[in-house]
Amino acid sequence: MVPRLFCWMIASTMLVATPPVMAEDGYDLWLRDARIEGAAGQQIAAHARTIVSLNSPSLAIARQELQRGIGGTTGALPALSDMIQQGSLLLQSATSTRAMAVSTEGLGPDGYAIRSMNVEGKPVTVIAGATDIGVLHGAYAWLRLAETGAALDRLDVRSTPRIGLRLLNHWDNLDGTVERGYAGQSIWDWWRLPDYKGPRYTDYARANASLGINGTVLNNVNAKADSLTAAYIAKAAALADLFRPYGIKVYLSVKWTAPMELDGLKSADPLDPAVAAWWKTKADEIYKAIPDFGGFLVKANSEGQPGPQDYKRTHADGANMLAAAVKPHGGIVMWRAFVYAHDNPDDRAKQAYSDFKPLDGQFADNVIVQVKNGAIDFQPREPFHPLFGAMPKTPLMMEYQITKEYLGQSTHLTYLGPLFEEVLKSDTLARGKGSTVAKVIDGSLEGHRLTGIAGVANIGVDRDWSGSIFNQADWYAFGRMAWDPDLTAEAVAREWAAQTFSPDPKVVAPIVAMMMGSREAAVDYMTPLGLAHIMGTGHHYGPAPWVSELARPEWNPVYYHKADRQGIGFDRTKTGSNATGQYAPALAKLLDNPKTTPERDLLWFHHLPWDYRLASGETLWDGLIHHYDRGVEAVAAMQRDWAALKPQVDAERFAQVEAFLAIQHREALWWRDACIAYFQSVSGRPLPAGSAAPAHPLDWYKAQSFPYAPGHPK
Ligand code: BDP
Repeated sequence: MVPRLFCWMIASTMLVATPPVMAEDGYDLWLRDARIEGAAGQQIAAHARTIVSLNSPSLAIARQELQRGIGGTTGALPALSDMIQQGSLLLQSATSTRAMAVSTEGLGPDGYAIRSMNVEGKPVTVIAGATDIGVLHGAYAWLRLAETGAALDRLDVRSTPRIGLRLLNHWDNLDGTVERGYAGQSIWDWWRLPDYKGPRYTDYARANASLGINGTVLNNVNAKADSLTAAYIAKAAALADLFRPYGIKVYLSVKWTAPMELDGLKSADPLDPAVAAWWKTKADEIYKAIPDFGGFLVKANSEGQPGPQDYKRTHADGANMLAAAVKPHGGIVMWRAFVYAHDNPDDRAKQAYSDFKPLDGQFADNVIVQVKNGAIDFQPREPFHPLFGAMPKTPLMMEYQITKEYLGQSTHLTYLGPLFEEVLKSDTLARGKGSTVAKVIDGSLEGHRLTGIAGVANIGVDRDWSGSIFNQADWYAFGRMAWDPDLTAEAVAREWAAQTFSPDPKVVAPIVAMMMGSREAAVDYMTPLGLAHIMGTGHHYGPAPWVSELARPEWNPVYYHKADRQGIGFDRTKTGSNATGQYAPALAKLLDNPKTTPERDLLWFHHLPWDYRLASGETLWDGLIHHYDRGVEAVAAMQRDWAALKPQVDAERFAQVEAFLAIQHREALWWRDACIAYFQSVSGRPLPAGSAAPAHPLDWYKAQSFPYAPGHPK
């Protein structure tokens, strides 16, 4: 990353240098390696006097990273050495010429061990892995421990990722735009690849490797066939070469009709031998250029994309045909379960399950089905997807959306850690109590070895990568929780805040508190009590619960909330759409009854009268309004908390967050007022005492339009 700017502020009259003020623009992410003063800095220096390591491509990166981190935090650059001394960092993998100081058994290809111990009679810290990539992960972990204040003289850590595939999905188009991207254009400069490989690619790899992310799907799931042409394969290969020493593999999204579009085949029927042969030849061509190519991601028969169903074949037929093409090379196919059809009148929340559940057991062993965290679409809150726990014979991978299409896009501070955690900890009850979603996707529930988790990236060419400083935390949290799905959102927020701002508890504590409440605040001011999908058409920016005239029923917010004079909510119980019946029977039973449904999901599963009593004793109507009020108030509180941090945060990043919180507050109020104005027009009820009337009449909200909202596919 670029050298930081140190600007010495000279008091002009006295000509006395004050301490350096660091200008920061967020480019360095959580890898700032800012100076750590006092005892904390001294202990880092004492435990990193020299670095002893061989010099493979990945170990060279590990050494460099340690030097950079230690140099930055302490001001003293540790020397590279062949000799072990007191305070050395000893990097060891299977290639090590010295005897291994710690066992690497069970660490797998990615894991690491870090241990304070005596080697050759000297107290050192060993960072070991079975592979050089494992050591690299260990080096980043040691830096994280050092920069978050761990006691470096008694380390004994062994860590292996619980999930095998930890991938970013870029919804990046070949023309440089990013679908649902709010951080500027794509970082892939397809036009100038493979000849020009700018420094951002390496910085991208560093950031991901520091979290243990080990793969990246380069192009949008709404794919163009062109990314499979020789020219684009060469471009992808250039990126793969850069990412390889960081332990990151490249994958591609494919368009189902590529054989027809690129080579004039008559069909894309997966059972047509000519089609299968085309894909096999294509896979061979890709692997020639990218020997460790990861495999394909497929969006088929979804939102207008072609797929095997166009030929009356199943998703399994399609996935297995592609799987056979990559299998000889060790590749995999990630087949998305995000499907719903325009001619299917069934509850949209049920359609993926209906399509995929019957296919359980029919997928090839190098296919993994990629399932969004909820059954509709990355809403501020959704109950976990009913497919988790329902396909025991099929490996399922999680798809989260890191980019915040529905959670305030680039400007709202809505930390996604709590959302990730809530879903991972949800109990499917599929095999009795404790059958959490985390255990489904880490393979432990059903004994699957192919495991994965994907996050739709929030990365673009914005200087701060993610459209805002706080959005970086979502990338960070995704990576950390992909490695260890048992990490809490709060622990991850602490690490991130310490590295991103300062390890000073007076900084970390209030920032973590802001982050931890922020997602619930967004749920409150957007879609409380289980409401969903009531945002503006297409761009999904801002409230539009009134929209009812779009061609397909499930495009309309009124389809989702079903508010009328009597009540509100989508009846998904056994007497309604029976989406509850897609969950394990013990859970379905709970969800069929509003009293045993978690209140946060109430209106997702139930259509209830406005006078229904919430747990608090207030009516549903009053409670709904109070949630909206609380959401706005929570944002105001974040503004106050942030203002108090001004002395501790560098000016540029402080100002960005301050400005974005002001936008968030204005928009939270807009969400609240627009939703209340609309729901009141339907319910005809007075607002509870103390709740302010919306600032404008309903028509004013309806009249707002946002033709240039970002991230929206045109
Ligand atoms: C929705 C997005 C759309 C994506 C689609 C998908 O609005 O842009 O193409 O999901 O996941 O969230 O395929």
